[in-house]
Amino acid sequence: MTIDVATGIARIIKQEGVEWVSTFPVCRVNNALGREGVPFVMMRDDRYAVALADAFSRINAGSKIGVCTFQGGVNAAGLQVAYAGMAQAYEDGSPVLCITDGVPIGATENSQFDVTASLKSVSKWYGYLDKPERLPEFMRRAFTMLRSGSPGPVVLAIPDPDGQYDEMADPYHPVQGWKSAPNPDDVDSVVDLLLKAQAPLIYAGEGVIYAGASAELKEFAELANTPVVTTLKAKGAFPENHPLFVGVRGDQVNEYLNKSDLILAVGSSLSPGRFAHGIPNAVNKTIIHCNVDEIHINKAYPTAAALIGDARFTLQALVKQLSNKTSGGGRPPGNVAVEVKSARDGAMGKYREAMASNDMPINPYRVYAGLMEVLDPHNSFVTHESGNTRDQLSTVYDTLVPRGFLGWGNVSSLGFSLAATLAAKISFPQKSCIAVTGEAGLGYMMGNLEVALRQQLGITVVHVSNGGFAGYGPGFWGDGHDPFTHRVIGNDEIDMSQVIGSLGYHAERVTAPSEVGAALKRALAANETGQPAYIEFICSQYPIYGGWVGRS
Ligand SMILES: Cc1ncc(C[n+]2csc(CCOP(=O)(O)OP(=O)(O)O)c2C)c(N)n1
Ligand SMILES: [Mg+2]
Repeated sequence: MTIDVATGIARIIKQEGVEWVSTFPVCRVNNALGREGVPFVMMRDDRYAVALADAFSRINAGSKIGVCTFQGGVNAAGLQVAYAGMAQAYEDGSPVLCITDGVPIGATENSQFDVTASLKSVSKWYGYLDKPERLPEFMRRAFTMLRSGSPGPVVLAIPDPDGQYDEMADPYHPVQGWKSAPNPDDVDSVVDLLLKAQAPLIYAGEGVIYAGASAELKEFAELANTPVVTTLKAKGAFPENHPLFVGVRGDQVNEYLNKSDLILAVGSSLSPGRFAHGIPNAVNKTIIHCNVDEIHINKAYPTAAALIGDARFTLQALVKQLSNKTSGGGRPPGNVAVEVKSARDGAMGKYREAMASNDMPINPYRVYAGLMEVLDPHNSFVTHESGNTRDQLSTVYDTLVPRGFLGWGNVSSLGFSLAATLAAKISFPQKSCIAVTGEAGLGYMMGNLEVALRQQLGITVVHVSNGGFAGYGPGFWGDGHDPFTHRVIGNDEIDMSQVIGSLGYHAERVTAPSEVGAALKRALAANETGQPAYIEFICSQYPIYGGWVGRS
C-alpha cells in the first residue's frame, strides 16, 4: 500500500511504543500524526516542546523515548527557538527524537541561518530524508541510536512529508537497542587495583540510571565496602540513606574526593564541568573509568584502567570477579560505614539546622525540609531549577530511588524544571511531582503554565521567592557577583500567587515557616484532583550550599 511519509512516521512511532508527541506548531508531519491518532501535548513554545520530550526520555531512563516536532525547513522560526532545547538535550545526553521540516530540495542555501549545520551540532545523528522510500531505514537507524550506546538526541528532517512510498516494500519492525559488556581481562585488572587500594571511592554517574543498574551498584558497593558519591545527574542512583552514601555535594564529598587513593567512576564522563566535581590531585590517584563510550577515557584525567560497556553489565562483572577473588567475602569492612556517617553528620549539621529554622522570611532549607516531611520518597518526583534551588536541594534532599529526584544540567538552562515535572506526571500519574524554582526559572515557565491546566496535570510549582537572582554564589545583590543585573519586581511589589491563581492554579503565598508543611499538603491535595498548584514561599536570601570540588 502506498502511503505518505508523514503517515508512515505516525505508524512507525506507534509501533515503537510512542504514546504521545510534544509539539509547538507548525510542523508539516503534525496533521498526519493527528489523523493516525497520535495524541499531542502542545507546549507553548518550541523550546518546551523539546524539553518535555527530552525530560520524558530522561525520567524513563531511555526505556521510553520522548518524541517532539517543531517547525523547520525554509521557515525555521520554530527550530531557532527549539535549538535551545536541543542544545540542552545534547549537552546532557538525552535520547530524544526530534522531527522537523527539512529544507526541500531546490530551496537550500537561501537562508542566513544554516539549518543543517545547526541540527548537526546538537544531535547524535541527523537524518535528512532525501527519498520517501528510505523512511523505514531512517526510522530503524534513529531508534537504534536512541536505544543503544551513549544516549543522545536524534533529529529527522523531513523535506517532503507528502512524498509517497510503498509501506509493504520494506515493512517496519521495532528496534530493540543493544548493549555491550566489558572485556573480562579488563575486569580482572580493575579488581586487582581495587583490592590493592587503601581508600577507594565509587563516583557514580547518570549512566547507572540509564543502564537500570542501581541494584548492581548497591551490590558492588557493599561487596567492595566502598563509599559512593553520585553526580548531580545521577542523584538517586544510590539510596541516600545507605551507610555507604557520602553525598552529591558538601564538605564530606570534598573530604572523600581528596582522601581517596582510587576513584572508580561508573556511568560518568568525568568531564570537568561547572556542575560537577573535579578529582583533586588526580595524578596521584588511580582512576578507573567505566563508561559506555571510549570518548571519555583519558579525557580529563589519565585513566589507569577502563571498562567499556553498559554500566549494569560492568557492575555485574565486577561483583562476580571481586567475589571470585575474595571467596565471596569482598573487601574487609573496616570502619568505612562509621567514618562515612561521621563525615556526613559533621558536614550536614549546618544544613540540618537551617532545615529546622523558624526564621522569617522563611529559610529556603525549611521549605526543603517540608518537602521531605510531606512527600513519600518512593512515590514522588522533585526537581530543581538553575540557581540556588539546584545547589541547595542537591546538597540536602534525600533521594532513595532513581528519579525520585531529577538532577539536570551539565549546563543548566533556566525553566527546564517545569518540563521535567510535567513529563514526570505524564510518566507516573500516581506520583506527586514538584518543581522547585526561583524567580528566573518561573519567568521562563510562565507561558507554559497553561499546559498543566489544559492537560489536567496536577503538578506543584514551589517558588522559593527570595526577591532576586541568587545565581551561583553570594547572589547578584549588594556585593554579590552581578549587582548590576539583580533587580526584578520583587515579592513586596507583586503577589505571584494572585497572578498564577487567576490562571486556575491552586495558589498560595506563605510567609510563616510553621505553614510550610500544611501549604504543601494543600497543594498535593489539589494535585490529586488534576489541578496544578503554585506555592510562593517568601524566603530569605541564603546562598549557602555544598560546593563543587576543584581538580587540583
Ligand atoms: C537559560 C539560562 N540563562 C542564564 C542562566 C544563568 N543563571 C543561572 S541562575 C540565574 C538566576 C537565578 O535566580 P533565581 O531564579 O531567582 O534563583 P535563586 O538562585 O534566587 O533561587 C541565572 C540568570 C541560566 N542558568 N540559564
Ligand atoms: Mg531568586
